Amino acid sequence: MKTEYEWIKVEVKDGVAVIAFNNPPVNQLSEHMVLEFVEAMQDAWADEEIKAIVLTGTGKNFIAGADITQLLQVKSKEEFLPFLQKNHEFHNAMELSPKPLIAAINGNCLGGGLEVAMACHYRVAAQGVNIGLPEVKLGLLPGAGGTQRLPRLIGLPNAMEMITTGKFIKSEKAFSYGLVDELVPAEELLDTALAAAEKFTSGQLGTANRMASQRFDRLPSAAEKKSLIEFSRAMMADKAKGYIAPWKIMDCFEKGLTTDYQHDVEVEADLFGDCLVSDVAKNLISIFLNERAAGRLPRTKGLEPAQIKKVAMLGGGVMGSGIIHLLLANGFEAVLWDINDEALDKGVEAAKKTFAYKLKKKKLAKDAFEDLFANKLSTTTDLADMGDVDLVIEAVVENMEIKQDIWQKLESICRDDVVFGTNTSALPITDMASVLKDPGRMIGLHFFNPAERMPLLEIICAQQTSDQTLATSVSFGRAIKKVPVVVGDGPGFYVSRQLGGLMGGAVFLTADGVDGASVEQAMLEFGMPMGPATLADLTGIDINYHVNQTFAKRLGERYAVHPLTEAIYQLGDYGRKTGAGYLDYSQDPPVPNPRVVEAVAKYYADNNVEPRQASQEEIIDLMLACGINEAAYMIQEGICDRPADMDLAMVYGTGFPPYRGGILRYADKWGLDQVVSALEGLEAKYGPRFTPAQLLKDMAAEGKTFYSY
Ligand code: T1G
Repeated sequence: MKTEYEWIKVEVKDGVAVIAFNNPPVNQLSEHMVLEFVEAMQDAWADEEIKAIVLTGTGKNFIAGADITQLLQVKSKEEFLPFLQKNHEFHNAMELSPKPLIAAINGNCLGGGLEVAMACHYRVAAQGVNIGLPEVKLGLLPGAGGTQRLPRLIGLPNAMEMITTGKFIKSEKAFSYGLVDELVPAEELLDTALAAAEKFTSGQLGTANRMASQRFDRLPSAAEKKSLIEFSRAMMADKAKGYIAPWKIMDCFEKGLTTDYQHDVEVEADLFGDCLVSDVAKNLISIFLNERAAGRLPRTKGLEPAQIKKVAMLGGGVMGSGIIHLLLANGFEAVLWDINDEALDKGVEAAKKTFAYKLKKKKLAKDAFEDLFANKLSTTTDLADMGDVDLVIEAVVENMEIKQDIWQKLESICRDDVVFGTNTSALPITDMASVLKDPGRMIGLHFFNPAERMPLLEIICAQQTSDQTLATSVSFGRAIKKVPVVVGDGPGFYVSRQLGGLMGGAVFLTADGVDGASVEQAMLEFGMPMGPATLADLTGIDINYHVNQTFAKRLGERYAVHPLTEAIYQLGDYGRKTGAGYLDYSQDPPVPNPRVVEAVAKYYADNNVEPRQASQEEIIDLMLACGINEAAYMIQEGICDRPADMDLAMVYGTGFPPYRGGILRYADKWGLDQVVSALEGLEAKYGPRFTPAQLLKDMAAEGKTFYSY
């Protein structure tokens, strides 16, 4: 048989055709690889010399699934169904193949990759590899028979757990489920697969009773199926709100899992098509791809990031201790500096506490944890000890003079190539760097609290930040497993200002008679993790007030402090940290703070405001118009001009609902002309806070969108 291909490797060993997938980066089922795979299979089926077929992968992947960049291009269900049908015919042909098909699972066997493996008669897996059907995380469902073959192989409960969570399982668990027939060390995988082929060709094993689609012994009874599906639908109601795939997956189980496999996969194909063309799937797939592309900018192309082994952490407070966690958990050596021994002890204790969850869940052994703190973390109160570090991260008190003084001292202690990263959340980094001989070495490394858990790292380029400093910072961000989004230096950088823009409209609604609780509810319904008042109580009404003042000073009257905001601030109830803010936390659950209620009532009386209802639509339109407008202003000001990064930052930095893609994706869907007219209406009603950004007006006039489609 032919052995020369580009995207697969074919070898014949004693009458067994070994086909290895070889499509970088993850052996995804791109069209070009599938065409060669089908050709090689047909060749093997026709070749009398070939008695059996082994499928395996190269590198650390068997097959990672369908090529999701190609799935993104699909425009209609009708266009795609014929392809799915052919895919099923091919998988059926695999099962019906008179020549035994053995999957030798060498690495990630996911999505369509597992569906290929399940169409084989026998599965051998290397120890410790990932096996799963993660489609639901992309807004999809297993569309090549996964919802029908997996339950037939391992029973509905385990299959439902795998498919509705999308979580990978290790091959050890797959073996215990009966999904894998043999589990071997990686170096024995191919030989074991060849030996399995021998079992079939010698008649010891037969293919006829090893066709997953024809297995019924592990399917539930009608009653069991009904109760399991009802229970699962009830359990997922909250988490699946706004998503489509989880519900369609349940429909696949409910309408499928019959004795007529062909019927079952036609049901699945139709439901898969619904998911594939949904905005949710396109948004989730885009987020998956954009997350991996984040931080790759033209200005750093080809630059070699500096090697970082030892990192200085200045300040062991809330942020510093979380960052110490990231350094230790990702193989860095860390030295913690603080002003005195008491502060150091507190910082080390706080850092230890951040590991509590990992220790409790046995994700980190106690002795490994102790080793980290004994051998990978040192502490000092003397900046002179920073002479051998490769990177400095600063999270000391938010005072410009103090920070600048420390940086100037370090400039004569650290090597010239050492990057100075400040975790400041609001101070202008360009000003901070201005005292340095080489301001190009300074950059913002803005972590989000809790640093050890929040996935986003906002990397802020000051005006002087060098390309080399940026390249090293993005590489470091990836090394501590963060999503590195690069933005410009401006008030609130990107995320804080964008979130402020998204939540900032609330005070205008309240001042216009709308009950604050309905604004909270509307934002929760929209998919935000919390509404404006709850968020303000968390971050601090005083902090927000001072940021608002800074914005007004630096961004103009658009950001003038609203009189109602002023009145609420003057109460002195600043949120959770003072026991009461918009809500009174002395009660459980918290209740509206009577002092705020009174302040709002007084504002209504003084301004002849009549309390009124507002629909979810009116609230969301105002809040989102305000947020989209802020994004446009920031693009105009050069803070950030990559919509994919901006949306990624909001999803990973503030919990913006991923199924909506992000604020700019939402704006495109709404239509920029609609956004501008909404803003013009709001501007007439509420003033300059809603004055549409010129960029937005120009884009609307030209029929443009933020993303290219
Ligand atoms: N298609 C295309 N490109 C992919 C891809 C995929 N399925 N998976 C990863 N990539 C790219 C990724 O964008 C990055 O590109 C590079 O590979 C390395 O990725 C019919 C319909 C396999 C565990 O959901 O979970 O099958 O940025 O950084 O950390 O039922 O990638 O380098 O240019 O993540 O080693 C189901 C998704 C698809 C698996 C490897 N499968 N991938 O992790 O590398 S839908 C998935 C992953 C489906 C069928 C349905 C991970 C990984 P670049 P990486 P990694």
